[in-house]
Amino acid sequence: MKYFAAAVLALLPALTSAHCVAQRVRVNGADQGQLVGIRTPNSNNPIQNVNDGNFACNSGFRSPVSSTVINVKAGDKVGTQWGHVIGGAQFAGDKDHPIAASHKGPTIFYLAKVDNAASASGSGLKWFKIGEDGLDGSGKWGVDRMIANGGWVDFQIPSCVAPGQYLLRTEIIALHSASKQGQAQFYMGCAQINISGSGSNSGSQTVSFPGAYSASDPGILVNIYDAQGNPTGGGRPYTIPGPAKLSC
Ligand SMILES: *[C@@H]1O[C@H](CO)[C@@H](O)[C@H](O)[C@H]1NC(C)=O
Ligand SMILES: [Cu+2]
Repeated sequence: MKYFAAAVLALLPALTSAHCVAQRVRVNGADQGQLVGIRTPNSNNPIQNVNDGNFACNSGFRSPVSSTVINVKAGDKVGTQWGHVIGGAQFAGDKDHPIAASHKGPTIFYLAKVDNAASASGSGLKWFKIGEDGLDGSGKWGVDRMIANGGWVDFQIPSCVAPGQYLLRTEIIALHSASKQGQAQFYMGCAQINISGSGSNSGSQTVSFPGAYSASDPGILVNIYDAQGNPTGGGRPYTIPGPAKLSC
């Protein structure tokens, strides 16, 4: 009995922290380095309240926060890498790296124009969506593709985006418990980028964080399971939260 209790207790930390944090940026596949040009929280816990004051860029960052602003060209493919903890796997053979496979849901990128990406706060900005990957016809999710890609999620910076500095908000929504209101898990981080190019669009259909999402949005309060309990969407289309993404 004693051994059983000890075994259960030993399991608990793993069960309660099967989460993730965004911690690297790559540009056209070139990894910029761990915690370079991205604000990464020390805690891998999700935010569950869509009205949380830190819903834009998260909080509790590992210090020192990078002062790097990463140069990219409009049209480049930019990626962010998720991992179970800062540094990647929590221990050798960590099955919850880059995130627990149960955590099905979409992956999303937003941009917001700022004067100085190294110092700008995430609050009070006007965000526009530039990339999203939800549920495909075979029952696979954006998070499944992120796991298959070693934690990386890449989207193209639309060619029409105006030059200047931006925060890039990378987001995952884990929907394994989302059939109860308030149980969707939101993970987000903000990369600091400087876009060059000849575009002139710095956002249409902009939204605020917090504010863009409601706890009862169809992509947030949602049952992702089929009748057999598989997290494949049950043949129902999945509506990714937020505005339509920018198209040039
Ligand atoms: C942003 O990019 C422009 C164009 O390449 C460059 O002139 C400027 O110095 C860059 N700013 C930063 C902060 O890197
Ligand atoms: Cu989790």
